[in-house]
Amino acid sequence: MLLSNKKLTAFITGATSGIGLETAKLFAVNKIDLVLCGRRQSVLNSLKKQLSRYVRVHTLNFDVRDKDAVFEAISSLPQDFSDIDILINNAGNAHGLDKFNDGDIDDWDAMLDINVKGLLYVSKAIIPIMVKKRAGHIINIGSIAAKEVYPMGNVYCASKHAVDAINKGMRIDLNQHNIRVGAVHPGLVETGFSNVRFKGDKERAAKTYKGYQPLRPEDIADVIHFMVTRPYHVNIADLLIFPTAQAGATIVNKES
Ligand code: NDP
Ligand code: 8X3
Repeated sequence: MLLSNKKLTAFITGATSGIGLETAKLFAVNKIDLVLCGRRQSVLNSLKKQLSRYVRVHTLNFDVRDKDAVFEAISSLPQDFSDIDILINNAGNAHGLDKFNDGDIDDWDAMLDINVKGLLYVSKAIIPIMVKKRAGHIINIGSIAAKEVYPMGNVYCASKHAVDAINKGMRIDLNQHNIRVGAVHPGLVETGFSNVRFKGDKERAAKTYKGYQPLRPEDIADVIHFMVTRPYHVNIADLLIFPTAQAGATIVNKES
């Protein structure tokens, strides 16, 4: 626990789907109060209804690309939710899977604006709360794409390599403030991710997870929960997590 006897509050971006959503559920049953963020208000509403039976839940609807909206939303937090202990920087996606020369500039903008700049804006707004109390835990969700560059991954890999560098930079600069910083880098996890990457092409998205057992978002949530429940002198700095069938970005043991 960060502070003995303190009820923890976690701020989760991208809580409306996949890894963020499962992390929210697991935190809730483990009595961690929640600030849940996303762009889909109806999903945020239903999550609030579902999880309020376990903990206090507050929802924030903003696009992480919108700098003003990020700062406004975070500064509008009611007092009960403003003492944030845990930040899960999870919102993000891949947009497209194309050779560099065929890449769509709008996709490049989306990935850099959301995965990198959005993460920076949210962190910038929340870190002063942690600095002030000399405690806090930031978990940045990277990817195998933060560690390897694979064919047609180009700009998505660049965005996640940036997350890897930001994670390291945060850990160095926040060290003197007693703040824990760590990254989780998943391989293939079956979520809404491929549906976004392939722009709603359900068949192509489903094919990504066929012929082997991918990770489930619950597997990543479990690891995140493990990280935040270590004694405060333990900081898990960097974790790469694959499904057993995966050995690298492009090495997946699929049944033919
Ligand atoms: P999902 O598509 O299921 O979830 C993505 C989440 O990000 C949604 O809650 C979405 O919310 C939110 N989001 C996307 N764009 C924005 C935006 N502009 N502003 C605010 N929120 C946004 O994917 P995953 O759960 O898989 O992805 C979560 C993280 O995990 C991402 O950073 C991804 O890169 C990373 N990752 C995923 C892997 C995988 O194989 N699935 C593997 C490695 C890393 P909403 O649409 O409501 O705004
Ligand atoms: C998501 C996993 O392999 O599509 O980051 O990059 S991968």
